[in-house]
Amino acid sequence: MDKYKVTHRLLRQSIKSLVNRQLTSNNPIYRFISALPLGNGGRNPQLYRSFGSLATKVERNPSFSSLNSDDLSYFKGVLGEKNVVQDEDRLETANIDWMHKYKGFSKLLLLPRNTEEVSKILEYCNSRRLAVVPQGGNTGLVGGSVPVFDEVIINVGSMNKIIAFDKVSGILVCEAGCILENLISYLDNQGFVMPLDLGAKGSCQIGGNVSTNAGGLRFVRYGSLHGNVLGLEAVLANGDVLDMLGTLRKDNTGYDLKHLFIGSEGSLGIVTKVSILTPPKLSSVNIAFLACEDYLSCQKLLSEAKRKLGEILSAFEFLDSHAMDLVLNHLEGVRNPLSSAVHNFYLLIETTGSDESYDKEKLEAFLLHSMESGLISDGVLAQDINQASSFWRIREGVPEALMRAGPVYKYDLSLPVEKMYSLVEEMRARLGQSANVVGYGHLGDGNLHLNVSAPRYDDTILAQIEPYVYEWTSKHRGSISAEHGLGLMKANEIFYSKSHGTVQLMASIKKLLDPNGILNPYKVLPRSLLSYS
Ligand code: FAD
Ligand code: 2HG
Ligand code: ZN
Repeated sequence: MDKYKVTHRLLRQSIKSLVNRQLTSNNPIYRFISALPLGNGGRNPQLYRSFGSLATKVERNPSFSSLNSDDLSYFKGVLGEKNVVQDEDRLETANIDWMHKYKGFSKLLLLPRNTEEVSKILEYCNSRRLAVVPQGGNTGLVGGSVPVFDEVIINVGSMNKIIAFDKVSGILVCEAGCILENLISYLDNQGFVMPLDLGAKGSCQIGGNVSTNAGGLRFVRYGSLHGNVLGLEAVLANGDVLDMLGTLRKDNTGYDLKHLFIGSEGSLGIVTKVSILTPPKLSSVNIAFLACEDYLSCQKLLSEAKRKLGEILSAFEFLDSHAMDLVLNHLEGVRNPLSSAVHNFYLLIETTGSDESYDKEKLEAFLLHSMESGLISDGVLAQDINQASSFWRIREGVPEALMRAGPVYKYDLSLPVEKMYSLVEEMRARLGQSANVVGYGHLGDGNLHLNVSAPRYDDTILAQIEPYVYEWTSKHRGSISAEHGLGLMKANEIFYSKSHGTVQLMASIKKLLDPNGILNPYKVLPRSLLSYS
């Protein structure tokens, strides 16, 4: 009987095609100052202790120089006075990460306006052994985008021009400082879409996206930036400009070096330009917000969706009831579209296709069948763009809601879908009442965001989470970083996901491209392999 009611409701709400949701979606990034305990409190400038990881105790590399007045004069000569930022408030923001968990104490932020300037400042920093941190929108979640000590921050945000767009091939060439949301809007006006979308789109830069190999909400449809980025321009530590800004889909001439920079988190060079393949915008977008009572049903629904929705599936996201509660309690104006009862799991399924009636028929048949087989216990289809945005707001709002709830330990794991939620349950049992364990993420990609929301950052809680989570992930042949990268948080944990030989080769590449180790030190690779004289 209940089933009938819900099925009926799903069908009654006839599916309307939705235009691109990004246009009206809210930017969920709010920078608010809270009184969270910070990494080092700036107390000992030579030693850093971060609550990001038990193992994260870092000593400043003694071979690095400290800034002096000649350095400032040089930078001002190259960039102009106003692009050499020493203002305390601006530095405060640039020194602290989005979570307010990692904090450096850099005294200098540089804002180059073109590749030549990036080249000059890197060449100079390298010759002076001044360590640098490339920073984009500073939305990274692993402590990679902020200094650990006094590294010079270089932000290419002023390099935000679209260089070319080819309407036939859909290839966009732009500077690395373009904000993702601006690229999304630009492409929308041209009748195309960005193959990448994420909750931080209002702040993150395409250079940051490429440098983290960001995954996001459309990965299930468009795949990795390793596939979509066709070319790059990057500046090496010694100031050499590497022109790899190809715009070809096929090019097998030698090693494809751009891939080294995709996901290297600013440790090999500063990305200054990007060329990216963008698919045409399709007219029919449908979004369903569904409830499942157990994780097995979510899994089964994913298999069914892949089989039955096939080529039109464009997002398959999930959140558990703990995540939903956080969103409802901490974000203004958000309500549960499934008002009837509390459910254990929520799914957001999006389809994107070119034939409105065909797509609608397909989705309806899929939902009806899933309802009849008991996989879905409730669900709604967005009736218009506002409702679609409100569904996305729930899913995209989870990180922000967690932030508002207080200190949070984040784990971004690739795991076999069938194993994924067992980890959340095990963590819940391990931590008991001491923390709120939340599971959500990109189910369609096998990417779990395990978040532990705690009253404070505390060694006892951390010791219950790590290394357990990493060992568990490794045992199930998963990855300890699905999409956020390693940053400072997981630089020493890389061996959980990569063999010694592989990491050793990575360190050799790093030493080859950045012999003085000035680019984003203490991040990505284990300190044990990167000793510099
Ligand atoms: P930053 O945070 O500034 O930097 C990230 C790393 O890239 C640092 O190591 C930095 O040194 C390096 N870097 C930045 N710019 C450059 C450059 N031009 N050249 C070389 N190195 C550079 N991530 C996902 O993958 N999927 C998601 O769905 C997702 N959702 C998010 C939602 C929210 C609300 C938030 C806060 C974050 C989310 N993230 C997500 C994480 C983050 O937004 C991404 O990692 C994003 O790609 C970072 O871009 P950014 O410009 O902010 O880079
Ligand atoms: C998301 O998918 C982001 O919302 C953030 O990758 C994940 O907060 C997190 O753990
Ligand atoms: Zn994510």
